[in-house]
Amino acid sequence: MSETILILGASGQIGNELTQKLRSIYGNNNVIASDIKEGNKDMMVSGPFEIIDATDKETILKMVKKYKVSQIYLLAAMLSATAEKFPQKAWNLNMTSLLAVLDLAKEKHIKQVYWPSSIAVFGPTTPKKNTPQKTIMEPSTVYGISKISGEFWCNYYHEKFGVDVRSLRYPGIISWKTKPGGGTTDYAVDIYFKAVKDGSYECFLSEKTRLPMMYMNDAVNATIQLMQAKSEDVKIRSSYNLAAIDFTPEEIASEIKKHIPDFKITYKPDFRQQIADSWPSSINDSEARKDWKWKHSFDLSSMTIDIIKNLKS
Ligand code: AKB
Repeated sequence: MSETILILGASGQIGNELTQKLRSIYGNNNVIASDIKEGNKDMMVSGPFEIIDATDKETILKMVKKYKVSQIYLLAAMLSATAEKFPQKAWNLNMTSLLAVLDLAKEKHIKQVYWPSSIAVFGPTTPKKNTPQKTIMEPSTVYGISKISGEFWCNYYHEKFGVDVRSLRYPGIISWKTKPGGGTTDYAVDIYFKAVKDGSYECFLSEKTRLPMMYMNDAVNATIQLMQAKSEDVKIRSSYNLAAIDFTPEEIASEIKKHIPDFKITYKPDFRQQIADSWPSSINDSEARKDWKWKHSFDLSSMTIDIIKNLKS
């Protein structure tokens, strides 16, 4: 398998770990990390790193030619909570970057595109439990509107121009190496950092708010598995539902207490509660499991053990 991969938004939560994993598979020099600002030291020294604004098609094309790039993973995006504060900026970043990359594929500069969608494509009128692939989709957030529009664009470029674009609707992604920024599901990352450091956490969602979530290791594996799948097995070109676990703040707190018995959680819901309330509580991802054999590995208990062990050491 020989690919040269450009990652746009490599310094973010998913980009950072995906870059490391892709470098271990395809070779350090074949994975070009990029972001609008410098990333962490490891990423910048272990392979090529470029400063790229993901909305700047000309610069992306220059880098595609310089490195003979065959695949782009577009991970630069403004997440749900920040996007509510800066709607215009969010729309511009999330849409302009996607159209730039899809155009490069249409113009045959690259062969394959990965672009993440999100559970944010669903809205208050969507069935909440075990939400199917195809259902009512009326998102009520700026981020969700940009993601559902992006899905339509991906499908359109595939149907009209034969672009090989692949996408997943990520649930909340939980990691301990890089923190996310500006999302609604971010509490499930912060809670571990605060539990280990301070022994307490004030949660911005209420105790009974159930959301779909996934450990980073599973998210990275799903992404690479989808990109490596045979083209004919990728039957959905908008974006695949993807699921692993779902839990409430109350449930994650009681799992943490098994390892940190004195841990205390308090609740002070803010504007992010309304965003969370508009999203599903669990996702049906049977199409991904059927089409390209997706299977998650981590549940709430094994994820908690792994994160706390790593944060403590
Ligand atoms: C967010 O909370 O905005 C993201 C997402 C669910 O896409 N983590």
